[in-house]
Amino acid sequence: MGESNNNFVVVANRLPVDMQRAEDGSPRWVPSPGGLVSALSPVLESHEGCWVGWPGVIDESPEPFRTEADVLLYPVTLSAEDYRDFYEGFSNATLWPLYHDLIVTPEFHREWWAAYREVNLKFAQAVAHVAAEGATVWVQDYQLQLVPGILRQMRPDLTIGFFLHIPFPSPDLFRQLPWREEVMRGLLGADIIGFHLEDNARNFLTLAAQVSGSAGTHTGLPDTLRTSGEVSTRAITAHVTAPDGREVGVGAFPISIDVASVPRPEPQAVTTLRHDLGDPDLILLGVDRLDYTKGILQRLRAYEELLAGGALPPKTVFLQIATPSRERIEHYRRTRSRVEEAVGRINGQYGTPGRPVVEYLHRSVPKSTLATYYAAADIMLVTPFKDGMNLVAKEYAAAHPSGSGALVLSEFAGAAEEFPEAYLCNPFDLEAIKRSIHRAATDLRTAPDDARARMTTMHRQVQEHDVNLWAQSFLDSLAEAHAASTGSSSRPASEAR
Ligand code: GDG
Repeated sequence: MGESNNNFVVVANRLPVDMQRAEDGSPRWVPSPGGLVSALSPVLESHEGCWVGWPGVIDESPEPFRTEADVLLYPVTLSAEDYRDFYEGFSNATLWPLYHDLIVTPEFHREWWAAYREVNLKFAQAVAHVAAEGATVWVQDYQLQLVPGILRQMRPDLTIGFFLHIPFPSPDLFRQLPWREEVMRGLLGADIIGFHLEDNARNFLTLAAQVSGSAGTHTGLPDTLRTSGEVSTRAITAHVTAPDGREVGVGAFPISIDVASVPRPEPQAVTTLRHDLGDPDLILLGVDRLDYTKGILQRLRAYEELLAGGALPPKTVFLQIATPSRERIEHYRRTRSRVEEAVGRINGQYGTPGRPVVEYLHRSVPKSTLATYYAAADIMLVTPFKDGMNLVAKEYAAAHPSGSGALVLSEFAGAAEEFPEAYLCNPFDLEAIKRSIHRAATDLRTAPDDARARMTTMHRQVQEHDVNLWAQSFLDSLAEAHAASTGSSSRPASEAR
C-alpha cells in the first residue's frame, strides 16, 4: 500500500518544502514554514496525511518521502512548458489579474488554458493515487480550480474541500473569462467552496446562478454568510446545486496566522535595528511580495509627498522589504523598475550621506529578522489595491501585544473587514494614503491612548482568530456537508488534533 492509504490529503501548487540540490547532486529539502503549513501539519500528522504539490524546481521528479512526523510529501513534476503556460501564464497572467479586479489587463490565450487543464489533471491524478477510500481532500487556491471537478469524476468516494486564497471577483469581471463555465464546473466538484470574505462568496453565488450550465439554483443570498466569528465558526450558510444535483456549500472563512509561532524578538535586536537606522523618530515599514497588487509604488509616492510637505518628523525612515516574485512576468519586471526608480529618486532628493530616507531590500529575510522589523516599526504600511486577506497586517498586529505601533491599511485588503480600527485608506487616492499616514503619526505623538486602544483591539482579534480556528472551522464544515449529502456521519478531520 504505502503511498495510497492517506485519509487526509492537502493539494496545493507548492509543497510545504522547497527542493534544493546539494553539491553532490543529492536532493535537499528546505522547510518553508508558513501559516498554512503550521495549521495543516497537525491534521496531516493525525490522519496519515499527505501533501501533494510541486517541489519548486522545473523538471525535477524527486521520489515521494515521509517527514519526521510521518507526513507523506508527494511531488508533482512540472516541465518548463508547464511552468511557463500553466504557472506564469494562465495562473499568474490570466487568473491573478482577473481576480484582482484588472489592476493590470489579464491575457487570455488558448494554449495557456490547455496547459492549465493538463496540469490540473496531473495534480488530480496524483491525489487520486495517494488518497485512501473515503479520504478527505483539501484543494488550495486559484492554480487548482479544476481539481475538485476532475477528482469528483475519478473518485466519487472522496470528500472534497476547496479554498480560494485570493479574492473572487464580481460576476461582471469573472464573465470575461472565455472558460468561465469550465472553471465554475471545476469548483462545483467540491463539497464546500471557501473564500476569505462574505463578498467573495456572494460573488460566487451570483455567478453560480448566472453562468449557464454550471449550476442550478442556489438557496438565496442570506444576510450573512458567516456567524459572528465566535470560537466555533460554522461558516456555511448557503448552498448551490451542482450540475450533477449535489448540494455544494459556500462560505466565508477568513484565514489568519499561527500566533503561537510568531517569533518574539529580543529587545536588544530592536534597539540595534533602530540604531542601525540612525535612531529615527519614526520608522515606517512595508513588507510585501513585489507584486503590482500590493501598491508599493503608491505608498512610496505618498511618503515622498509627505516628506516634500515637511509633514513627518525630520528623522523618519521608511523600511521596505520587497520579496522577489514572478520575476519573468513583464508586469512584475515593470513594477520592480518603477519601485526602484522611486526609491532612488526619493533618496536622491531627501537622503543625506549615510542616511537614506528609504531603506529598500529586494530579497527575502529570515522570519526572526522580520519579527524584529515588525516590533521596531512605529507605523506599518499595508496598502494593496486588492488583497484576499493580507497576512502581513495580521503579523504586525500579533507583534504588538502591548498596543504599541499603528497600522495603515487599505480598504481593499480582506484584513480591513477584521481590522476596522486600523487607519484605513483608499490606496487609489494618494491624498487618502497621506492622510492616514499623517493621522497615525500624529496620534502616536498626541493621542497615544487612542492609538494604543486601536492596536490592542487588533492584537486581540488575531489572538482569538488564529489559523487553527480557520482550519478547524473549514474542516468541520466540510465533514458536516459531506455527512449531510451522504446521510452518513463522519468525523471532522480536525477532531483528532
Ligand atoms: C496570498 C493572498 C492571503 C513576506 N516577505 C517575507 C516573508 N513574507 C511572508 C509574510 C506573510 C507572507 O509572506 C505574505 O502573505 P500575504 O497574505 O501578505 O500575501 P500573499 O503572498 O499575496 O498571499 C493573500 C494569503 O495568500 C493567505 O491566504 O492573505 O491575500 O494574496 O506571511 O510574513 N517571510 C519571510 N521573509 C520575507 O522576506 N520569512
